[in-house]
Amino acid sequence: MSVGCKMFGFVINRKCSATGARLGVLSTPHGVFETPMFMPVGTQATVKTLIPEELYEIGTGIILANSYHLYLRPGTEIIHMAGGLHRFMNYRRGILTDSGGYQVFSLAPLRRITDDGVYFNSHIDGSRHFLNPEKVISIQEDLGADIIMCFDECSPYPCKYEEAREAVSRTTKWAERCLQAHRREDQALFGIVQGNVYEDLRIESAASLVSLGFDGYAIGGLSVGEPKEDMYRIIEVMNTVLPEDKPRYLMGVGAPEDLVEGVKRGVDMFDCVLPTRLARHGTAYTSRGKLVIRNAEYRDDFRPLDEECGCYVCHNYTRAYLRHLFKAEEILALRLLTYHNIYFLIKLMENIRSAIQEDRLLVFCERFLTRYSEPSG
Ligand code: PRF
Ligand code: ZN
Repeated sequence: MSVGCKMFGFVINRKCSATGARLGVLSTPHGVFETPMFMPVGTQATVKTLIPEELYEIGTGIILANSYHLYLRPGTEIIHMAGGLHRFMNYRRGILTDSGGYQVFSLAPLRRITDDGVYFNSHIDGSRHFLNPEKVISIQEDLGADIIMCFDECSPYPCKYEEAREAVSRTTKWAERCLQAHRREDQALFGIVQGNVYEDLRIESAASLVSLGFDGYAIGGLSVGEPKEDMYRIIEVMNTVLPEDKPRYLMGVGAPEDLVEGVKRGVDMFDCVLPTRLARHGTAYTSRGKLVIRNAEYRDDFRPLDEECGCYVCHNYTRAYLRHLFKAEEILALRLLTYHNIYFLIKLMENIRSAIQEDRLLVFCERFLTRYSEPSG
């Protein structure tokens, strides 16, 4: 049974005087990373369209991969034979794998949940599978990420209290089994708080996980359709019950405004498919909000995507050229927008860390949010 990962550390160096924000350093077997941080998503062992060298150049630290997808294809065995996920995908910095808890509930058809685990059909070929806490830990040990996640049940929104309570109870029992099953000492194991929008369930879920003792705590089950106020309220409650000295990870949340609001409420880690997915659909983040590159107004606009961005794309390409690539369905368009969007969020987190360091986070957030919500021009 795990008594905390020996090759994993988390230190808080500074706390914001006006908000719940923390400036920290996370140590893993594949490097030391500053928090608050944003982790780009590489579901299928690739951050879509980019090579690792481009991610290093952007300044990416930890990236996220999904056990659910990799277990179904190419299969855990292949990645284990390759020497683990780092070698298989040629990424030498940190990797976190999600447990599959959420993916089974959001992607797989014909689910049957029991107290032991979940039966489901593969979304790829319809084949029947079963996952339980022991199996999910074994899969994640074979994949070999630096941080692995407990198997959890994410209740939908909206969700009746009783149903949310049952998901919490199962998530707690599964967390205990994950802890028991986890052997590798070079991997940190995080617990996942559930409880939907119900504060008492959230507090109960967090308290149970904290008494079991994990290397870090994730806030799951948010950004599943609930109003933003509910999401911010729940994060705020977590700030009062999770231990100060462990990292807090808000799962699947990463819109720029949510990163800012999450950091203010004490979140240290975020992941989200949004920057990469939006990029592939032609939407770029800018300091003045989102920009839809296909729009006719950019036909003869020879400015960069974001005049304040220091990225390779903004140094070398115009909106007019990027629009042309999109209209012509050239695949370079997907790469360039993905590069810029990830850079935008990595840079936002860097700026947030400097603002915490210099104790001017509130002013920074206010200015960022005001400008981000103005129309781009
Ligand atoms: N659980 C897990 N992964 C997740 C979530 C969750 O609740 C979410 C919810 N936003 C995203 N990814 N295991
Ligand atoms: Zn840029």
